[in-house]
Amino acid sequence: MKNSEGAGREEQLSDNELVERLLSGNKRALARVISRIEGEGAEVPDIISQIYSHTGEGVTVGFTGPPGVGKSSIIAMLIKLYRGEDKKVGIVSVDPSSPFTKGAILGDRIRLADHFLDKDVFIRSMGSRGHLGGLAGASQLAGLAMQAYGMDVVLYETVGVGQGEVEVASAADTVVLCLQPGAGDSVQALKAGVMEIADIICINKADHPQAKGTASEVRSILEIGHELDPDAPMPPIVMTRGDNGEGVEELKQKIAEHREFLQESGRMKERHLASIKEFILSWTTNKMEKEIQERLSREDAELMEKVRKRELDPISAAETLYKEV
Ligand SMILES: Nc1nc2c(ncn2[C@@H]2O[C@H](COP(=O)(O)OP(=O)(O)O)[C@@H](O)[C@H]2O)c(=O)[nH]1
Ligand SMILES: [Mg+2]
Repeated sequence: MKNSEGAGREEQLSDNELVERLLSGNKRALARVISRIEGEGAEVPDIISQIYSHTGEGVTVGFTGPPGVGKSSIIAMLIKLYRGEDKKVGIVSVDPSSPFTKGAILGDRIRLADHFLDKDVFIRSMGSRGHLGGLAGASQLAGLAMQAYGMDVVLYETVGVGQGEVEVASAADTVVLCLQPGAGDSVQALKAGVMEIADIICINKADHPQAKGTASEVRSILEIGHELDPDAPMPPIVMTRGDNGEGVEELKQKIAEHREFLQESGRMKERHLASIKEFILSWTTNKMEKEIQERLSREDAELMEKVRKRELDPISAAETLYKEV
């Protein structure tokens, strides 16, 4: 039994068997389910419908920010802290620039190697192409699989400061925006609207001489935002060091406090409804776009030809197609 779980030949399993194994805490089944999600397998909707009722209890945190600020390093430190409390931790990393592989990007190779061997930690990097419901959808589904497996905490890492990254991160209950001193990242994050979705701001590389300056720059940006919308909670700013773990315990504390705030204020429900709406919207628009693309490339070549010959106007053609779909 153990050997058949190992490397080599993939056992033929029905979807039900695969789900059963996932729910019983089989790590290989978890890996396979996530591969199917990533590969956009036709069986994914069925798998998700079977596991969904086993999800929702986990703590979910999204980390976003420009490349190189130290997101992966902070996550590695957090894994250690959560493991110290015997929590099971899953990581979904959508950072193609620095994949979470065997400690290559982290200074402390031994520690990450430990995480890879630990059955209660599962780190999965996902490609950056849009698959099921876009990248946000696919990583969210991977997070669901991790919760169904029994992860108490699911951490998402997304690189960059843009809309796609924001979407991925905002699927989580708590969003941590990671910035580093200097570099003008905070101004860029503000422009991209990322500052608005941040529940916690983490200024990493606290050892950098400009760290304090960046913190006060961020604080003044947040204060302006707060004046414009006094109801919006002020995100706390935490200074951390991804290389030695300084401040990461405080970051973990702030994550827990944010969660408590969401639960006690009733905002958790609002947040979940917004994220469900976002998922459904992205899933349906993705499907519709595909369907329309397909029709345009085949069946409806005739329709486009009519438009080209001025026998039909493009709006009428679009409306016809839309109604068919
Ligand atoms: N000086 C310093 N370097 C750090 C700190 N945290 C991370 N780094 C380094 O910054 C680089 C990028 O880190 P990484 O975690 O891959 O960043 P990511 O791209 O945001 O995931 C690595 O070389 C880390 O060792 C820190 O607090 N101080
Ligand atoms: Mg990274």
